Amino acid sequence: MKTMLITGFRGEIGSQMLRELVEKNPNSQIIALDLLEKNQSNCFQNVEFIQDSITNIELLQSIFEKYNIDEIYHFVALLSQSSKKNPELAQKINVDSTISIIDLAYEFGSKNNKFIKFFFPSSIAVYGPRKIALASETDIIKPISLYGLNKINIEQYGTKKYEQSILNGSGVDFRSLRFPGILSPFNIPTGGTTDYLPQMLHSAKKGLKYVCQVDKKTTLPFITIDNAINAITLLMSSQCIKSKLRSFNVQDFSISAYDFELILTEMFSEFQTEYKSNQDLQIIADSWPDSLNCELACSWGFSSNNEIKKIINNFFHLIDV
Ligand code: AKB
Repeated sequence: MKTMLITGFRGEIGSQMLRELVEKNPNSQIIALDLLEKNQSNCFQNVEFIQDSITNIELLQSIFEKYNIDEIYHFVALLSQSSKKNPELAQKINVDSTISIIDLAYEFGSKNNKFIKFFFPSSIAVYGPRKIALASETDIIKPISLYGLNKINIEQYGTKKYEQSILNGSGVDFRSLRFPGILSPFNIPTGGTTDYLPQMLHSAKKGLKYVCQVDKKTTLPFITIDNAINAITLLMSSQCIKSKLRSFNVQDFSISAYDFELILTEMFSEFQTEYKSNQDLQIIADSWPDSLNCELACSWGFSSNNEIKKIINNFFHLIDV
């Protein structure tokens, strides 16, 4: 029986990951933390819900003391545009609290003479400063956004703690994915740079005109929420990852805003999009890769699904109007 801690379980990835953990681990103990209260869609029996802030270090410490945690899924975070608007909060949540929880995993893993697996959702925001195609994990890493800098700081911190743990024979087993934009039928994201694609999808289904805040030629990689969850599950269930790298690229497809609009108008002939580029988003989008090289992730079992039309069709049935 495993004991797992998931933070940010009300968020876009966290909510679907909690569902997956509950389904796949019926006999495990799950502790789920979020600032928001649990809602109807996440009322599960083997889950202990805690409504509190990730910045409450005493609470985190007490969770580690009370439960013998084996795995951590840490999703609490501010996205790129929210981080730009609120850099101090971004530092507190995306860096300080994340370091505290990695340190606790390291401390309690060492104390209990085991490796605590730690999942961290990194981002394509670590790349930059200029746009490249098929970015590999070791390609130029000079992010222009605070969000990207914070993500790379945590990737490096987690990797350092992992290396220390390997030397000691116990501690924290840090693992991370560099997520592109997420496409989900269950959620309309806000606060990110890649939000325009899922927002366009939901607008088309709802019969609403969409005002897109990036140029029509803007091309970025995306992954569906199901494959994002699948990638996390694969990465966390691997006994050991052969690569020395602790952060991997994953994507399903790469598409321009305009090509995505064309696919939507094939299905909804009335659908209209107006392009009004917002510099805050455009500058960031132009520094992120067009597409990702996912060969390393494929070596531990990941596979991309680039059948965009099929994905959209499936998602249309799931979107609530
Ligand atoms: C954002 O746009 O901020 C996120 C991301 C790619 O990290 N979706």
